[in-house]
Amino acid sequence: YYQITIDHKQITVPEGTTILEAAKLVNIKIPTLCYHPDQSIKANCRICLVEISGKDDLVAACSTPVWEGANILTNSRLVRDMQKGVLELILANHPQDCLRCIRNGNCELQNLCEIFHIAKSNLEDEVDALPVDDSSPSLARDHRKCIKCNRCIEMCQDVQGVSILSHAHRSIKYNITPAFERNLMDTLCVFCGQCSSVCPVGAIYEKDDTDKVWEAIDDPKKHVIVQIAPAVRVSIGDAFGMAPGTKVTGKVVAALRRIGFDKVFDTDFTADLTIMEEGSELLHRMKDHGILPMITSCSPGWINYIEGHYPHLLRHLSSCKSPQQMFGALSKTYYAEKIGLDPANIFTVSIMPCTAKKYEASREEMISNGYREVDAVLTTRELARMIKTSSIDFIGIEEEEFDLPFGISTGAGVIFGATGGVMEAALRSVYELATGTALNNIEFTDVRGLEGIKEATVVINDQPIKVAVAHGLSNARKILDYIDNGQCDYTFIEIMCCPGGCIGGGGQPIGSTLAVKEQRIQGIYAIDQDMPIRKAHKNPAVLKLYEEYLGTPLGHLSHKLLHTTYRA
Ligand code: HC1
Repeated sequence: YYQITIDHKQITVPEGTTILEAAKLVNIKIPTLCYHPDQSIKANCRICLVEISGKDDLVAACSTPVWEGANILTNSRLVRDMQKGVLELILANHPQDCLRCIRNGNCELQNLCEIFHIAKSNLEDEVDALPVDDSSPSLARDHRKCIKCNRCIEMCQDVQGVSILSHAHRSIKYNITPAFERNLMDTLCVFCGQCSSVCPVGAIYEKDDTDKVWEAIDDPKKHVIVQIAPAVRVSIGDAFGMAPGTKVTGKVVAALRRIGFDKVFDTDFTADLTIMEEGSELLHRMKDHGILPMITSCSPGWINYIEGHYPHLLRHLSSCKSPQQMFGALSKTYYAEKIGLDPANIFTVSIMPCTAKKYEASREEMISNGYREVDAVLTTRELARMIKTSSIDFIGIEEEEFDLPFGISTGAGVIFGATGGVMEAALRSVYELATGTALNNIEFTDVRGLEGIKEATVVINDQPIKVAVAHGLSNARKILDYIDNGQCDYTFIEIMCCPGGCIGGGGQPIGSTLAVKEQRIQGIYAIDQDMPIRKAHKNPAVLKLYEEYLGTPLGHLSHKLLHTTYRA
């Protein structure tokens, strides 16, 4: 332990504590920009400079560990002048169009400008004239706004292991960009949007599709329906100042009706349907010596990854479309028939925690009955903006119920939103369908939580079945390498692209730290526990859908509407 002084306050801290961490302990908030609580220390923005008293020396608080007797000043004249100087340098190379920026009101640079109030600067503005890359359906990059903090690079390279974003050039030409300064669409970017969720400014962000949706809502000929992904119900409250993990399902339903959607449905319904199809596919592959391990296919960033990086392993993927797309397919077929509408006049919207879902919906495979299955995908962030635009008091709005028939779901459907959830939901059903006996303990806690790779063994008909769950693409890569090296003894694997699963999706409200993700996960399992039915194969609406329309899982119509193929 070291005894140190910060701003004349004495404090004892363990060896290895940084100045930034020590300051936090005595409620001193040193400004930061490149620092992110879940990432490595970069110390490249220099906004956290502090003074070492008596030494006329300045150090970066985020990267400097304390030492015995250190006497640190965080608010001296020198510190204030230097921090302001750093900010002036950043601003001189940053467009000042805050009023039009997607991060207006939610930008770390803007927050610092509010604090430091730089009325005028002696530096001349010199903003690069690079165009915005809006080549992909998921994300847009505005290079001019990049402050070179490197948070996106760490996310793209170390956490996701795809290494699309990297450094280029030196000195004033230094830039963060894909190789050869290509557009994202011309790279193997998986569109997970994790870069956008750690960007402190508006340099990379979700493509905004809200105008498209408003247009459909305002078109009297269109019947506009919407589905809400499992993870959105425990995250959108953040955008309205509610505690992370707060369940706001009924409020979202009510808000979507006020916005003008004709019917409000639940993706959890088709998550249950996915279990019927995927569980049956697994049992079929196990019985008929099919390709094992079978890997889940609902996470579109993961699909982009395996298609781009491990195409020789595509045969391991379940052929099931994701719940988003199963919903879309049914909306243009079964639902259209049921309500007697021409599918040309049905406009199907998804509210997803994910930017890759925008790309998934745009794939040419995702056509049913001659129509695009999902017409527009909005991220949680975009829906929050629509709710605010509609003058809705989200906190005060009274809860409402989903519409029928796609509003009935089980606890199995909702846990899809957290890493391990698809596996747990599948095991709850596969066990009972294979053995014909009721499962007593339905909570497979071994596959829950934020550990990168989780394993469990389940005994089905006296046969031990080994399963694994991975989230974040660098963990996915480890599993794929096991398969490649012949070291894999798993039968079934769940892979979700984003760390934490969909609750940590790249389209979730900004500020999805590890601590926030943990609270969202708790929220998801709390919803599951309160559900009257917790197994997908017991969902009465799903059973009715098979009876009325689909026939049996893996049947002809299911194959046509609910399954897909992949691109090598
Ligand atoms: Fe997901 Fe899924 S769980 S992929 O994370 O399988 O996005 O929430 O909607 O489709 O159900 C996302 C979430 C979501 C699908 C489901």
